[in-house]
Amino acid sequence: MLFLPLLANAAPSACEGLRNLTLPDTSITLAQSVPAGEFTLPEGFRPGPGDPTASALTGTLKGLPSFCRVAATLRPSPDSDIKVEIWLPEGNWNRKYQAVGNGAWAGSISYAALSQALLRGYASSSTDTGHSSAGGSFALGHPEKLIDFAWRSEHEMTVKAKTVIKAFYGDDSKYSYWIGCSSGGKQGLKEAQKFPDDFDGVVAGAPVLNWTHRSIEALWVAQAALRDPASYIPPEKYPLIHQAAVAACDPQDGLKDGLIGDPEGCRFDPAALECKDSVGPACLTHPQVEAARKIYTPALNPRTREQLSPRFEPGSELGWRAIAGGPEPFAPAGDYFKYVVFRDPKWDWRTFNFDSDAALTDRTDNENGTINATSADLKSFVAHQGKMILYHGWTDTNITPQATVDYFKRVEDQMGGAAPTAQSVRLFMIPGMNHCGGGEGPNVFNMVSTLEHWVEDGKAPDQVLASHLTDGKVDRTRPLCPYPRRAQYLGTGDPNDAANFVCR
Ligand SMILES: [Ca+2]
Repeated sequence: MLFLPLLANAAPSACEGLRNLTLPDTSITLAQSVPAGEFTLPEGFRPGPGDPTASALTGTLKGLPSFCRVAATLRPSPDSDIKVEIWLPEGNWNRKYQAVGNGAWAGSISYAALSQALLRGYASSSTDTGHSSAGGSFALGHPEKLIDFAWRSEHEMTVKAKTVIKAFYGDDSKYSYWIGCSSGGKQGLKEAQKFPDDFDGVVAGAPVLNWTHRSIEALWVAQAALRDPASYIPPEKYPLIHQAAVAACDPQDGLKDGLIGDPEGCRFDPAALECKDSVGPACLTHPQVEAARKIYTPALNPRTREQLSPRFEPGSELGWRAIAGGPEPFAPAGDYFKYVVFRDPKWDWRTFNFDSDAALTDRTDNENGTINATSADLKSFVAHQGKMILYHGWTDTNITPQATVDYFKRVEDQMGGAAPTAQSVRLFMIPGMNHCGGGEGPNVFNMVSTLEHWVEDGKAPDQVLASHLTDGKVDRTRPLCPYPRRAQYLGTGDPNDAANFVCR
């Protein structure tokens, strides 16, 4: 057994010396010791629109310990221009590496997530994914940059970060983790699929694992709700639909708590809201009913009836502005068709054909981008004791939650069933949680610690405590359960207290 000091320290003088490190395809552009206190974000920095950790970014990050800040540019292809930052705590390193993921089309370093990892004692890294613009326009005419975004920047960053960590501390990190949500969840999945030795553990939240079909789903909703003005559902009516959906399906899970705990068992038909005598704010017109029905229905190929994407779930209505608020479809998806599939910035989403164009979309990804992370083969990742936590909020309106359930089921098939899969991969579906956080259900939890206990102590998570906060105060706690189990109320005691629930 090895006896290592619990925490490791490095001298600030060692930081500047990292400038002289020679790495393939890499220019180290900065190696600077940053004193404890505030870190001012680079001038002109804007968090990516999809950076799920960026909401609190205000120009400075406060309360940081002293760290060595390394910035580098990686060029694995002639067209590559991948920026990465590696943050190395100068004292009290926990001997671990945590790579942090991005949101949407990225184009920016995830500084907020970097700082969170640093505060926990991790050496951490983030990449801008190979371009610095928001949205998907960078991909037009730049197939190598699309590959950088799709998977290469994350892998290259990881390899380089590990080398920098060893140079700085004189020792490898004991454990390596990927932590991400949204695009960051997909990045973690892609790593486990394509470079299974990069990480010991992965947290993949709300992964855009089927990027192409999620993009198709966005057009399914847009064509249902935005193409014909009569079908448009004014956002003022979202609460009306939401209340009706919750009223229909909330009690089905055994507890009337305002949350749909089992959306898979929920068959809510918005026809109940159709205006009878006169049109008004408290009802839906017939075309609006039809639009809502389509949002609740999987996207289908009209010829083969093949499912192209799962639906958005009953309970998600308060977030429909993102997908059906118009005037354009969900922006990250629109960019995918304009700049990657059709390569025409003027392409009109109203013309999308759910048969021939869906097939073209599939072919496009296989030919160059490999942006999807749909492989269910995690055998190599699992073979070296890799652990993966997937999670997804049921009221997510960016990524259809059922897509993650479907993926998990395919993983179970590949790995020989639920029991062997549970030794390495677990999925937590979260009632009432929106995209990567927020919502009416308990949505604050610590998957990083949960993963650490699993990887380092062998303690598989049988449940994860989640809280809901209002104005910074906890008003409800609830266990999150490994799918397909759900939190069931024991029948007595405070239904806002997790102690009165079990997973089953
Ligand atoms: Ca309920």
